[in-house]
Amino acid sequence: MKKIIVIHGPNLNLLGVREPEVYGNLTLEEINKKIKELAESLGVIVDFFQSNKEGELIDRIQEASSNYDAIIINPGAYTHTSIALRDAIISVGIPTFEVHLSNIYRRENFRHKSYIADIAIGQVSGFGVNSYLLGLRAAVDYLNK
Ligand code: CA2
Repeated sequence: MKKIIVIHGPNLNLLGVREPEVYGNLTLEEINKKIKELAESLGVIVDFFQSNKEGELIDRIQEASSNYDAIIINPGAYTHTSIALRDAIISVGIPTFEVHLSNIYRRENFRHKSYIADIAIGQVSGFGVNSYLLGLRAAVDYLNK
C-alpha cells in the first residue's frame, strides 16, 4: 500500500483556537481525522507530523526518503521564507503536494511568494480543510498513474 506523510508547519497546532475567520474552526486533530478517513477510503496509509521548528521539519523530510511515496505539506509561514525546506524537498526527490488553508494570493504580498510551489507537483490554496483533502486526492491519483 502507498504511504503518504502529511507535514504541518509552524503555528498550525493552534488551529481552531485563534483566527477562525482565516483558518476555519477545526483543530489540527480534527483535520488529521478527516484526512485519515479519506486516506482509508482511497486505500493509502497516511502519517502525520507537525512542528514549529524549521530544522525538525527538514529532519522529517529527510527521514521520509526511504519510507514514503509522497509528501503533502503545509509549510505555514516557512512557505515564504525557507530555502532550506525547499532544498530538503528537492534532495529527497519525493513527489510533494503543497497545501494551504487560506488563499495565499489574496492576502499580504509577502505571502504571494512560495519557495515550494515550483518544485511541488502542484499547490492547493484557499479551501480550508478541503485543500488537504484535494491535495490527498491529487497525490493518490498521481501515485496510481
Ligand atoms: O493558509 C495556510 O495554510 C498558511 O500556510 C498558514 C500559515 C501562513 O503563514 C501562511 O501564509 C498560509 C500560518 C498558520 C498559522 O496558523 C494559525 C492558526 C490559528 C491561529 C493562528 C495561526
